[in-house]
Amino acid sequence: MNITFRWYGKDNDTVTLEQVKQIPGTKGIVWALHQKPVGEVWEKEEIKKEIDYIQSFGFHTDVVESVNVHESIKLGNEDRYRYIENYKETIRNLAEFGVKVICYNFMPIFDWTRTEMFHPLEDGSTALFFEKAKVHGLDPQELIRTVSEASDLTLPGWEPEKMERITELFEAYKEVDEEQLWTNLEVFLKEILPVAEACGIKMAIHPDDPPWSIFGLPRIITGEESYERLIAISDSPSNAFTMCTGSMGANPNNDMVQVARKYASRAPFSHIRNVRIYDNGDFVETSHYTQDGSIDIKGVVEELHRQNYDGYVRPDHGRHLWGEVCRPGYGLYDRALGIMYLLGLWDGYETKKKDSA
Ligand code: DNO
Repeated sequence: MNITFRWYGKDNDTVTLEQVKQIPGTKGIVWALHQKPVGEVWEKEEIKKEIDYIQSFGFHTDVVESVNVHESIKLGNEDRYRYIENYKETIRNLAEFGVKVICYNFMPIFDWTRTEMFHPLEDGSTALFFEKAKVHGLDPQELIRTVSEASDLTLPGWEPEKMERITELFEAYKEVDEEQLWTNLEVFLKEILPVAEACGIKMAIHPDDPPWSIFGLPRIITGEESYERLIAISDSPSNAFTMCTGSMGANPNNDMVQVARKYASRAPFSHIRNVRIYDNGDFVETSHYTQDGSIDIKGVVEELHRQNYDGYVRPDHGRHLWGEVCRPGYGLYDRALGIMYLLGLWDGYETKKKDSA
């Protein structure tokens, strides 16, 4: 388990690398060029500047999250090949600087979606919350307002230029059902995987969050069946997964311990966090502690340990604690606590293994 921490860049995050350095056991920074418009090539000089800064703190820069996929590719528009070529160029450029894993997603229009960014929990902290019924009746514009009012910082996957085209995009997606989206993903993968494989990069697709259709838009990376279908598209070692316990696990039908058992070997990157799921399908993000939520985090880590998992792991979203002002879900404190919980579990399983040897 190679512990990493997601960071949005010097001018784009409330957390500093000096602070991250003080979290025990943290080896790498999960990074991206967040200011780059989606679809443009990440140039070598820009990549170098960012990784030089991160590495000056002694962190590795092996994992990028995310190189986002242009909507034209997801829609299957005629101009998609231009964006696919740019994507390939970005893969090659990142490989040149030692990047090993690129996390991406294939969610139409919206990336991760919540209805409330600072939902109060009983312990006095706040956390991200998803209210199922609210999304049913909600105008997407309303949701965009909620998200942008919650933070001055641009949220990943919610790029302003995309949000300006929202009506036009919704119109275009009327022609794209789940099957069509799978076809468009397949076209993309068949183009980029040979390039990724040739330069030793794993393309780790992130599950949809939440893992079901919202606003009538298709969503396809939702559970084990999706993984099987991805494997059927290509058995390239570069066709990989980001295992995300909180995203896929928000659907109680997805047993994340089983998912770890079956698919961790195909997941070079894991996001580990907990959610509490209510009977009506709403969910709130909790601490990483197993007993606080509905996901068996302890069981997932036990499974990873059993497999000698050497992939990259990051604590995922955290609650907002002790008055911290930060990006929704991306404060320092709860994610640091999350890391300590994951390392504690790991050490416990390690000791158990030695004792029984
Ligand atoms: C949310 C994240 C997602 C993730 C992308 C991957 O906080 O887990 O935004 O980075 O979906 O492309």
